[in-house]
Amino acid sequence: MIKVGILDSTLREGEQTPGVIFTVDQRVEIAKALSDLGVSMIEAGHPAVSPDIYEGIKRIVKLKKEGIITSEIVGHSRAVKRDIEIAAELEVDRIAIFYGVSDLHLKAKHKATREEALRTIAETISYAKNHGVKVRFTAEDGSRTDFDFLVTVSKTARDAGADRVSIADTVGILYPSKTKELFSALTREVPNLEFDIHAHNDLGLAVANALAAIEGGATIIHATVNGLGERVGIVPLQQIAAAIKYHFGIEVVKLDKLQYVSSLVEKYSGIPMPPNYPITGDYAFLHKAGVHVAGVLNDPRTYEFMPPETFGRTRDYTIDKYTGKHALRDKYEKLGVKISDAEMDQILAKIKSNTTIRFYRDVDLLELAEEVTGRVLKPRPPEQIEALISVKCDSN
Ligand code: AKG
Repeated sequence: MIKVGILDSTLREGEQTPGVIFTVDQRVEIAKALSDLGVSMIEAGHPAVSPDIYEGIKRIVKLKKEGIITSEIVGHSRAVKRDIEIAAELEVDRIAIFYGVSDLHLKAKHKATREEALRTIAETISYAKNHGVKVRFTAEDGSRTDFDFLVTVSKTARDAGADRVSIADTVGILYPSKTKELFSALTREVPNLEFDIHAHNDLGLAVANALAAIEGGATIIHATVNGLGERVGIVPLQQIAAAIKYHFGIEVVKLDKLQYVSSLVEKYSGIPMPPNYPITGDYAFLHKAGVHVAGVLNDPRTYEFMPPETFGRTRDYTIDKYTGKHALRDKYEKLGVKISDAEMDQILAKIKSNTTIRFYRDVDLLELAEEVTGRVLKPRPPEQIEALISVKCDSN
Protein backbone atom coordinates (compact mmCIF):
# COMPACT_ATOMS: atom_id res chain seq x y z
CA MET A 1 0.00 0.00 0.00
CA ILE A 2 1.59 3.23 -1.19
CA LYS A 3 1.54 6.33 0.99
CA VAL A 4 2.98 9.50 -0.52
CA GLY A 5 2.78 13.27 -0.25
CA ILE A 6 4.45 16.31 -1.76
CA LEU A 7 6.80 18.76 -0.14
CA ASP A 8 6.88 21.83 -2.34
CA SER A 9 10.18 23.69 -2.19
CA THR A 10 9.49 26.47 -4.74
CA LEU A 11 10.13 29.09 -2.05
CA ARG A 12 13.44 27.51 -0.97
CA GLU A 13 15.04 25.33 -3.66
CA GLY A 14 13.05 27.13 -6.38
CA GLU A 15 14.40 30.53 -5.39
CA GLN A 16 17.89 29.06 -5.78
CA THR A 17 17.33 29.10 -9.57
CA PRO A 18 19.83 31.56 -11.06
CA GLY A 19 18.18 34.97 -11.41
CA VAL A 20 15.06 34.14 -9.38
CA ILE A 21 14.06 36.36 -6.47
CA PHE A 22 10.56 36.40 -4.97
CA THR A 23 9.25 39.41 -3.07
CA VAL A 24 7.65 38.89 0.34
CA ASP A 25 4.15 39.42 -1.12
CA GLN A 26 4.89 36.94 -3.90
CA ARG A 27 6.14 34.38 -1.37
CA VAL A 28 2.89 34.67 0.56
CA GLU A 29 0.76 34.42 -2.59
CA ILE A 30 2.67 31.37 -3.79
CA ALA A 31 2.34 29.71 -0.37
CA LYS A 32 -1.43 30.29 -0.38
CA ALA A 33 -1.69 28.83 -3.88
CA LEU A 34 0.35 25.79 -2.84
CA SER A 35 -1.85 25.24 0.18
CA ASP A 36 -4.98 25.51 -1.98
CA LEU A 37 -3.37 23.02 -4.33
CA GLY A 38 -3.10 20.64 -1.37
CA VAL A 39 0.63 20.00 -0.98
CA SER A 40 1.42 18.24 2.31
CA MET A 41 4.37 20.47 3.18
CA ILE A 42 5.63 23.86 2.08
CA GLU A 43 9.36 24.43 2.49
CA ALA A 44 8.96 28.16 2.95
CA GLY A 45 12.62 29.19 2.85
CA HIS A 46 15.86 29.34 4.79
CA PRO A 47 15.18 32.25 7.15
CA ALA A 48 18.83 32.85 8.09
CA VAL A 49 19.61 33.72 4.45
CA SER A 50 17.97 37.17 4.30
CA PRO A 51 15.41 39.42 6.05
CA ASP A 52 12.82 39.09 3.25
CA ILE A 53 12.81 35.30 3.51
CA TYR A 54 12.45 35.65 7.28
CA GLU A 55 9.54 38.07 6.83
CA GLY A 56 7.91 35.83 4.22
CA ILE A 57 8.00 32.82 6.54
CA LYS A 58 6.63 34.93 9.39
CA ARG A 59 3.62 35.92 7.28
CA ILE A 60 3.12 32.38 6.00
CA VAL A 61 3.19 30.98 9.54
CA LYS A 62 0.63 33.62 10.59
CA LEU A 63 -1.69 32.45 7.78
CA LYS A 64 -1.17 28.87 8.95
CA LYS A 65 -2.21 29.86 12.47
CA GLU A 66 -5.30 31.60 11.07
CA GLY A 67 -6.23 28.42 9.17
CA ILE A 68 -5.85 30.10 5.76
CA ILE A 69 -2.88 27.89 4.93
CA THR A 70 -3.21 24.23 5.88
CA SER A 71 0.04 22.62 4.66
CA GLU A 72 2.82 21.90 7.14
CA ILE A 73 5.33 24.79 7.11
CA VAL A 74 8.99 23.81 6.96
CA GLY A 75 11.90 26.16 7.66
CA HIS A 76 15.29 25.27 6.23
CA SER A 77 18.47 25.35 8.27
CA ARG A 78 22.12 24.42 8.16
CA ALA A 79 23.33 22.16 10.96
CA VAL A 80 24.18 25.31 12.88
CA LYS A 81 22.57 26.39 16.15
CA ARG A 82 22.07 30.00 15.09
CA ASP A 83 20.13 28.94 11.95
CA ILE A 84 17.98 26.64 14.06
CA GLU A 85 17.20 29.41 16.56
CA ILE A 86 16.13 31.74 13.75
CA ALA A 87 13.84 29.09 12.24
CA ALA A 88 12.46 28.14 15.66
CA GLU A 89 11.57 31.72 16.65
CA LEU A 90 9.34 31.82 13.55
CA GLU A 91 7.34 28.91 14.98
CA VAL A 92 7.47 26.82 11.82
CA ASP A 93 5.95 23.33 12.14
CA ARG A 94 9.19 21.64 11.18
CA ILE A 95 12.85 22.50 10.82
CA ALA A 96 14.77 20.82 8.01
CA ILE A 97 18.45 20.55 8.88
CA PHE A 98 20.87 19.64 6.11
CA TYR A 99 24.45 18.45 6.21
CA GLY A 100 26.61 16.99 3.43
CA VAL A 101 27.39 13.41 4.42
CA SER A 102 29.37 11.99 1.49
CA ASP A 103 33.11 11.68 2.03
CA LEU A 104 33.52 14.36 -0.62
CA HIS A 105 31.31 16.85 1.25
CA LEU A 106 32.86 15.95 4.60
CA LYS A 107 36.35 16.64 3.25
CA ALA A 108 35.76 19.53 0.85
CA LYS A 109 33.05 21.46 2.75
CA HIS A 110 32.82 20.51 6.38
CA LYS A 111 36.47 19.50 6.99
CA ALA A 112 35.03 16.93 9.36
CA THR A 113 35.55 13.22 10.01
CA ARG A 114 32.56 10.88 9.91
CA GLU A 115 32.52 10.77 13.71
CA GLU A 116 32.50 14.56 13.94
CA ALA A 117 29.69 14.70 11.36
CA LEU A 118 27.57 12.26 13.35
CA ARG A 119 28.12 14.34 16.48
CA THR A 120 27.07 17.55 14.71
CA ILE A 121 23.99 15.87 13.24
CA ALA A 122 22.88 14.46 16.60
CA GLU A 123 23.56 17.69 18.51
CA THR A 124 21.78 19.99 16.09
CA ILE A 125 18.74 17.75 15.75
CA SER A 126 18.42 17.48 19.56
CA TYR A 127 18.85 21.25 19.78
CA ALA A 128 16.01 21.80 17.33
CA LYS A 129 13.79 19.22 19.04
CA ASN A 130 14.31 21.07 22.31
CA HIS A 131 12.60 24.05 20.66
CA GLY A 132 9.45 21.95 20.34
CA VAL A 133 9.39 21.47 16.56
CA LYS A 134 9.35 18.46 14.28
CA VAL A 135 12.65 17.82 12.56
CA ARG A 136 13.65 16.47 9.18
CA PHE A 137 17.28 15.73 8.56
CA THR A 138 18.58 16.00 4.99
CA ALA A 139 21.50 13.81 4.05
CA GLU A 140 22.92 16.16 1.45
CA ASP A 141 24.75 14.29 -1.31
CA GLY A 142 23.13 11.15 0.10
CA SER A 143 23.19 9.41 -3.28
CA ARG A 144 27.01 9.54 -3.34
CA THR A 145 27.38 8.50 0.29
CA ASP A 146 28.69 5.10 1.32
CA PHE A 147 25.55 3.06 2.04
CA ASP A 148 26.59 1.80 5.49
CA PHE A 149 27.43 5.34 6.56
CA LEU A 150 24.09 6.58 5.19
CA VAL A 151 22.36 3.98 7.39
CA THR A 152 24.39 5.17 10.40
CA VAL A 153 23.53 8.80 9.60
CA SER A 154 19.82 7.95 9.32
CA LYS A 155 19.81 6.03 12.60
CA THR A 156 21.69 8.86 14.31
CA ALA A 157 19.15 11.39 13.01
CA ARG A 158 16.24 9.20 14.10
CA ASP A 159 17.68 8.56 17.55
CA ALA A 160 18.30 12.29 18.02
CA GLY A 161 14.62 13.00 17.33
CA ALA A 162 14.14 13.41 13.56
CA ASP A 163 11.04 11.61 12.30
CA ARG A 164 12.04 12.07 8.66
CA VAL A 165 15.30 11.83 6.74
CA SER A 166 15.57 13.24 3.25
CA ILE A 167 17.97 11.55 0.89
CA ALA A 168 19.26 14.19 -1.47
CA ASP A 169 20.46 13.25 -4.93
CA THR A 170 22.27 16.55 -4.87
CA VAL A 171 23.96 16.31 -8.26
CA GLY A 172 21.20 14.28 -9.92
CA ILE A 173 23.16 11.13 -10.73
CA LEU A 174 20.72 8.45 -9.64
CA TYR A 175 18.72 6.36 -12.07
CA PRO A 176 15.46 4.56 -11.32
CA SER A 177 16.50 0.97 -10.51
CA LYS A 178 19.33 2.22 -8.31
CA THR A 179 16.97 4.66 -6.57
CA LYS A 180 14.42 1.97 -5.79
CA GLU A 181 17.16 -0.29 -4.46
CA LEU A 182 18.54 2.51 -2.27
CA PHE A 183 15.18 3.39 -0.70
CA SER A 184 14.13 -0.25 -0.26
CA ALA A 185 17.39 -0.94 1.55
CA LEU A 186 17.12 2.17 3.74
CA THR A 187 13.54 1.50 4.77
CA ARG A 188 14.52 -2.09 5.57
CA GLU A 189 17.66 -1.16 7.55
CA VAL A 190 16.26 1.85 9.43
CA PRO A 191 12.84 1.15 10.98
CA ASN A 192 10.67 3.81 12.61
CA LEU A 193 11.77 6.51 10.24
CA GLU A 194 10.19 7.96 7.11
CA PHE A 195 12.19 8.98 4.06
CA ASP A 196 11.91 11.86 1.61
CA ILE A 197 13.61 12.06 -1.75
CA HIS A 198 15.12 15.32 -2.94
CA ALA A 199 16.01 14.56 -6.56
CA HIS A 200 17.89 16.97 -8.79
CA ASN A 201 17.31 16.82 -12.52
CA ASP A 202 20.83 17.08 -13.95
CA LEU A 203 20.32 13.99 -16.11
CA GLY A 204 16.60 14.61 -16.69
CA LEU A 205 15.75 11.63 -14.47
CA ALA A 206 14.34 13.38 -11.41
CA VAL A 207 10.69 12.39 -11.99
CA ALA A 208 11.63 8.79 -12.82
CA ASN A 209 13.83 8.62 -9.72
CA ALA A 210 11.08 10.05 -7.54
CA LEU A 211 8.65 7.37 -8.77
CA ALA A 212 11.24 4.70 -8.10
CA ALA A 213 11.81 6.12 -4.61
CA ILE A 214 8.07 5.80 -3.92
CA GLU A 215 8.26 2.14 -4.95
CA GLY A 216 11.21 1.80 -2.58
CA GLY A 217 9.23 3.27 0.33
CA ALA A 218 9.81 7.05 0.26
CA THR A 219 6.72 8.84 1.56
CA ILE A 220 7.48 12.48 0.71
CA ILE A 221 8.66 13.74 -2.67
CA HIS A 222 10.33 17.13 -2.89
CA ALA A 223 9.17 19.10 -5.91
CA THR A 224 9.05 22.67 -7.16
CA VAL A 225 6.54 24.35 -9.42
CA ASN A 226 7.91 24.31 -12.98
CA GLY A 227 10.91 22.29 -11.74
CA LEU A 228 12.81 25.34 -10.49
CA GLY A 229 15.97 24.94 -8.43
CA GLU A 230 19.77 25.04 -8.44
CA ARG A 231 21.23 24.57 -11.94
CA VAL A 232 18.47 22.74 -13.88
CA GLY A 233 16.29 22.24 -10.84
CA ILE A 234 14.49 19.35 -9.16
CA VAL A 235 11.33 17.30 -9.71
CA PRO A 236 8.63 19.47 -11.37
CA LEU A 237 5.47 19.43 -9.28
CA GLN A 238 3.11 19.18 -12.23
CA GLN A 239 4.89 16.15 -13.70
CA ILE A 240 5.27 14.17 -10.51
CA ALA A 241 1.66 14.86 -9.46
CA ALA A 242 0.38 13.63 -12.83
CA ALA A 243 2.69 10.60 -12.80
CA ILE A 244 1.64 9.62 -9.26
CA LYS A 245 -2.02 9.86 -10.27
CA TYR A 246 -1.46 7.83 -13.43
CA HIS A 247 0.74 5.10 -11.94
CA PHE A 248 -0.48 4.83 -8.36
CA GLY A 249 -3.99 6.31 -8.57
CA ILE A 250 -3.21 8.82 -5.82
CA GLU A 251 -4.13 12.49 -6.19
CA VAL A 252 -1.35 14.17 -4.18
CA VAL A 253 -2.56 17.63 -5.19
CA LYS A 254 -5.63 19.10 -6.89
CA LEU A 255 -4.57 18.45 -10.47
CA ASP A 256 -6.97 20.97 -12.00
CA LYS A 257 -5.19 23.79 -10.12
CA LEU A 258 -1.72 23.02 -11.44
CA GLN A 259 -2.07 25.32 -14.44
CA TYR A 260 -2.83 28.33 -12.27
CA VAL A 261 0.09 27.68 -9.92
CA SER A 262 2.45 27.09 -12.83
CA SER A 263 1.47 30.40 -14.45
CA LEU A 264 1.77 32.24 -11.14
CA VAL A 265 5.30 30.94 -10.57
CA GLU A 266 6.22 31.54 -14.21
CA LYS A 267 5.20 35.18 -13.77
CA TYR A 268 6.96 35.74 -10.46
CA SER A 269 10.11 33.75 -11.26
CA GLY A 270 10.55 35.27 -14.71
CA ILE A 271 11.52 31.81 -16.02
CA PRO A 272 9.37 31.25 -19.12
CA MET A 273 7.78 27.86 -19.67
CA PRO A 274 8.53 26.26 -23.03
CA PRO A 275 5.31 25.41 -24.90
CA ASN A 276 6.26 21.73 -25.00
CA TYR A 277 6.51 21.49 -21.19
CA PRO A 278 4.59 18.47 -19.81
CA ILE A 279 1.10 18.96 -18.33
CA THR A 280 1.01 22.75 -18.14
CA GLY A 281 2.81 23.76 -21.36
CA ASP A 282 0.74 25.27 -24.17
CA TYR A 283 1.25 22.18 -26.34
CA ALA A 284 0.61 19.55 -23.66
CA PHE A 285 -2.78 18.69 -25.16
CA LEU A 286 -2.32 20.13 -28.66
CA HIS A 287 -2.15 17.55 -31.46
CA LYS A 288 -0.84 17.93 -34.97
CA ALA A 289 -0.29 15.01 -37.36
CA GLY A 290 -3.33 13.79 -39.31
CA VAL A 291 -3.05 10.26 -37.91
CA HIS A 292 -2.93 11.60 -34.36
CA VAL A 293 -5.85 13.98 -34.78
CA ALA A 294 -7.97 11.29 -36.45
CA GLY A 295 -7.20 8.97 -33.53
CA VAL A 296 -8.01 11.61 -30.93
CA LEU A 297 -11.26 12.52 -32.67
CA ASN A 298 -12.33 8.87 -32.49
CA ASP A 299 -11.05 8.26 -28.98
CA PRO A 300 -8.77 10.78 -27.21
CA ARG A 301 -7.07 7.99 -25.27
CA THR A 302 -5.19 7.03 -28.47
CA TYR A 303 -2.79 9.93 -27.96
CA GLU A 304 -3.49 11.24 -24.46
CA PHE A 305 -2.37 9.52 -21.28
CA MET A 306 -5.06 11.34 -19.30
CA PRO A 307 -7.82 13.72 -20.41
CA PRO A 308 -6.85 17.41 -20.39
CA GLU A 309 -9.95 18.19 -18.28
CA THR A 310 -8.20 16.41 -15.37
CA PHE A 311 -5.76 19.29 -15.40
CA GLY A 312 -8.38 21.96 -16.07
CA ARG A 313 -7.27 22.12 -19.71
CA THR A 314 -8.80 21.49 -23.14
CA ARG A 315 -7.55 19.60 -26.18
CA ASP A 316 -7.04 21.11 -29.58
CA TYR A 317 -5.06 20.48 -32.74
CA THR A 318 -3.19 22.53 -35.27
CA ILE A 319 -3.59 22.64 -39.04
CA ASP A 320 -0.59 22.57 -41.38
CA LYS A 321 0.91 20.29 -44.03
CA TYR A 322 0.65 17.32 -41.60
CA THR A 323 -3.12 17.67 -41.41
CA GLY A 324 -5.48 14.95 -42.64
CA LYS A 325 -9.07 14.95 -43.80
CA HIS A 326 -10.58 14.06 -40.42
CA ALA A 327 -9.03 17.07 -38.74
CA LEU A 328 -10.06 19.39 -41.53
CA ARG A 329 -13.64 18.14 -41.61
CA ASP A 330 -13.87 18.57 -37.84
CA LYS A 331 -12.45 22.10 -38.04
CA TYR A 332 -14.94 23.20 -40.70
CA GLU A 333 -17.80 21.60 -38.78
CA LYS A 334 -16.76 23.58 -35.72
CA LEU A 335 -16.62 26.72 -37.85
CA GLY A 336 -20.15 25.93 -39.03
CA VAL A 337 -19.10 25.63 -42.69
CA LYS A 338 -20.41 22.95 -45.05
CA ILE A 339 -17.77 21.63 -47.47
CA SER A 340 -18.21 18.75 -49.93
CA ASP A 341 -15.68 15.90 -50.06
CA ALA A 342 -14.32 17.13 -53.38
CA GLU A 343 -13.88 20.67 -52.01
CA MET A 344 -12.21 19.28 -48.92
CA ASP A 345 -9.71 17.42 -51.13
CA GLN A 346 -8.87 20.67 -52.91
CA ILE A 347 -8.43 22.59 -49.67
CA LEU A 348 -6.22 19.84 -48.28
CA ALA A 349 -4.12 19.84 -51.43
CA LYS A 350 -3.61 23.60 -51.07
CA ILE A 351 -2.62 23.20 -47.40
CA LYS A 352 -0.16 20.43 -48.22
CA SER A 353 1.41 22.38 -51.07
CA ASN A 354 2.10 25.37 -48.86
CA THR A 355 4.87 23.94 -46.69
CA THR A 356 5.92 27.15 -45.00
CA ILE A 357 2.77 27.94 -43.00
CA ARG A 358 3.23 26.75 -39.42
CA PHE A 359 -0.29 27.33 -38.14
CA TYR A 360 -3.48 27.87 -40.16
CA ARG A 361 -5.81 30.02 -38.09
CA ASP A 362 -9.60 29.75 -38.38
CA VAL A 363 -9.61 32.89 -40.43
CA ASP A 364 -7.10 31.38 -42.90
CA LEU A 365 -9.24 28.26 -43.24
CA LEU A 366 -12.34 30.32 -43.98
CA GLU A 367 -10.45 32.22 -46.63
CA LEU A 368 -9.18 28.99 -48.21
CA ALA A 369 -12.68 27.57 -48.27
CA GLU A 370 -14.00 30.69 -49.95
CA GLU A 371 -11.25 30.47 -52.54
CA VAL A 372 -12.11 26.85 -53.34
CA THR A 373 -15.91 27.05 -53.18
CA GLY A 374 -16.34 30.56 -54.54
CA ARG A 375 -18.97 31.21 -51.86
CA VAL A 376 -19.06 33.63 -48.96
CA LEU A 377 -19.40 31.00 -46.34
CA LYS A 378 -20.32 32.59 -43.15
CA PRO A 379 -21.05 35.95 -41.64
CA ARG A 380 -18.01 36.71 -39.58
CA PRO A 381 -17.57 38.53 -36.33
CA PRO A 382 -15.85 41.92 -36.73
CA GLU A 383 -12.53 40.76 -35.29
CA GLN A 384 -12.28 38.00 -37.93
CA ILE A 385 -12.99 40.47 -40.70
CA GLU A 386 -10.34 42.78 -39.32
CA ALA A 387 -7.87 39.92 -39.16
CA LEU A 388 -8.63 39.01 -42.76
CA ILE A 389 -8.12 42.59 -43.88
CA SER A 390 -4.84 42.87 -42.04
CA VAL A 391 -3.60 39.55 -43.49
CA LYS A 392 -4.44 40.80 -46.97
CA CYS A 393 -2.74 44.15 -46.33
CA ASP A 394 0.38 42.39 -44.99
CA SER A 395 0.67 40.17 -48.03
CA ASN A 396 0.14 42.99 -50.52
C1 AKG B 1 20.35 19.28 -2.06
O1 AKG B 1 21.12 18.45 -1.63
O2 AKG B 1 20.21 19.50 -3.26
C2 AKG B 1 19.58 20.09 -1.14
O3 AKG B 1 18.93 21.02 -1.53
C3 AKG B 1 19.66 19.67 0.24
C4 AKG B 1 18.87 20.48 1.13
C5 AKG B 1 17.59 19.84 1.55
O4 AKG B 1 16.91 19.16 0.80
O5 AKG B 1 17.25 20.02 2.72
